Amino acid sequence: QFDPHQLPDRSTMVHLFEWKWDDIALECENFLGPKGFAGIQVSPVNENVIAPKRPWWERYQPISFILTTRSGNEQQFANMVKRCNKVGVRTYVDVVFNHMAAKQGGQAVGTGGSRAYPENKDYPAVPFTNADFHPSCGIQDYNDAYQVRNCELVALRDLNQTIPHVQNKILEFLDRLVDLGVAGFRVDAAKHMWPNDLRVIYGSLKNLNTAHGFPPNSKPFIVQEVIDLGGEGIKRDEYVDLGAITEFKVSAAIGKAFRGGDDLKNLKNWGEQWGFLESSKALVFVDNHDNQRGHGAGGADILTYKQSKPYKMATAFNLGFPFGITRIMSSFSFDDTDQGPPKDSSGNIKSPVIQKDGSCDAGWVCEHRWRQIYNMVEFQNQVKGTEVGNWWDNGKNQIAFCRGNAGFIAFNLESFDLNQDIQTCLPAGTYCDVISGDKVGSNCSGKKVLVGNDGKARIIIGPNEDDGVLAIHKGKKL
Ligand code: QV4
Ligand code: CA
Repeated sequence: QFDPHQLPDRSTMVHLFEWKWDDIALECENFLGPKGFAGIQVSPVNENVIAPKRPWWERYQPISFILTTRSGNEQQFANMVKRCNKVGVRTYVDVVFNHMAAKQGGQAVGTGGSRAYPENKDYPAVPFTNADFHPSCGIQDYNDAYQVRNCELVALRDLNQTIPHVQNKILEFLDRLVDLGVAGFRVDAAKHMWPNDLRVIYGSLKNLNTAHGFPPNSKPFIVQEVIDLGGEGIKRDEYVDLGAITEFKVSAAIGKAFRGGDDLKNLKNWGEQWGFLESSKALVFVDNHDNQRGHGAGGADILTYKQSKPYKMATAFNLGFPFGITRIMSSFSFDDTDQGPPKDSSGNIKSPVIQKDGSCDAGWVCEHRWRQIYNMVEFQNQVKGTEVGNWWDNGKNQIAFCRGNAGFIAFNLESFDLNQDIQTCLPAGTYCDVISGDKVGSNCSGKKVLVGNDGKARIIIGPNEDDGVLAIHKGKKL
């Protein structure tokens, strides 16, 4: 349950929010595999309600467990998982089974063509009927654990996971995904379900499919969406023995620090001492699909692609410091917080357009294709298994540290230059800074960093440079 089953030399997953399966398959082959990404989190795969104007959040309102959504159908999904596994990229599915679709003002129609009657809690394509749900009530008080778990989250019809029929339908759905070769799940709204019910469900899951390269007796990886910033009735600790947890404290704290609300020197003991979960149980990210648009948790501290410079710095820290199971967000651009992904006049999701320079267009942001981000994915793979060494700071907002003898990274969030001789821990030689540029043949299109025999190098980052980070590692020596 805790092992994400990534290849030994890989480390991070990317959430390809609202991408279509055919596009993801290509992205695995053309980009994610070659660049060393460990996995993808995909949007919900099962049939959801068609909501007016096609907001992104319609996918969190299930109509059935038929695998047809705007991202594609079952055969396309199966093909995607297979092709991604082939290039070493694992699939984690966002699964929604706390609830079914809310009232829509009449009959609800799903993306697979199924009808449902949420007024009557009737979802014939599963089937679920009134008896499978909790009696209706609203969640008003997050200090009341009973309410949070047995009442309706924003009017979404609340399934009773204690009922064997409900457990069986959920299990059939999850096991089918396991058969198709997925490596695990992000369990939506886990805190709105009883830990004991989840224990039964997780405990009955099939082992991962060995035909997709998983060792025998592998359990699906589970990361549970439990938002616990402290001060609520339900604690993440109630779920830690069941699977990993989305550590929203990291998202809030990293955003605050790189927005200048906390001195970077304080990041020296980043980890449990900050009140985070232990590293092997924490899924860590700068932003997620909710808090990048003001839903969920974290509020104004959260950094997103819209604040690109501090966002890239925060991402570089998240990938550069050894803490947690990391996830990168890959977004579509939005102004309105309800807005769904780019679509054509019939409501079909548009494919991202990849430009000559490798970046995305047609409304897709593709943070994972930003050089400063994908090169940090490689950095993280290169330094995997090493510890932080030789921490340096200027007493405020300039910091640097080594990762064993494999990599070195520096940050400048001051309004003045960083210009210092710093211990890099790397063997003598010239290295290419993978943030300002990249190694091209035997040359470097960005800053060159000369490491002397004593392991020291002159590190320069000006306050007005495009990026406030510099990163070098053993894989990009000149
Ligand atoms: C509206 C009103 C309600 C009212 C109801 C009456 O807001 O107050 O009771 O009508 O009919 C959408 C709309 C929402 C609407 C609801 C029902 O945004 O306004 O209610 O549908 O029609 C996503 C979105 C929600 C969206 C939901 C379902 O964030 O806005 O609701 O999908 O489409 C807590 C939870 C945590 C949750 C987080 C957002 O503890 O679990 O809030 N995060 C996950 C997902 C998230 C998703 C859900 C849970 C629900 O990450 O994306 O919500 O599956 O912190
Ligand atoms: Ca519930």
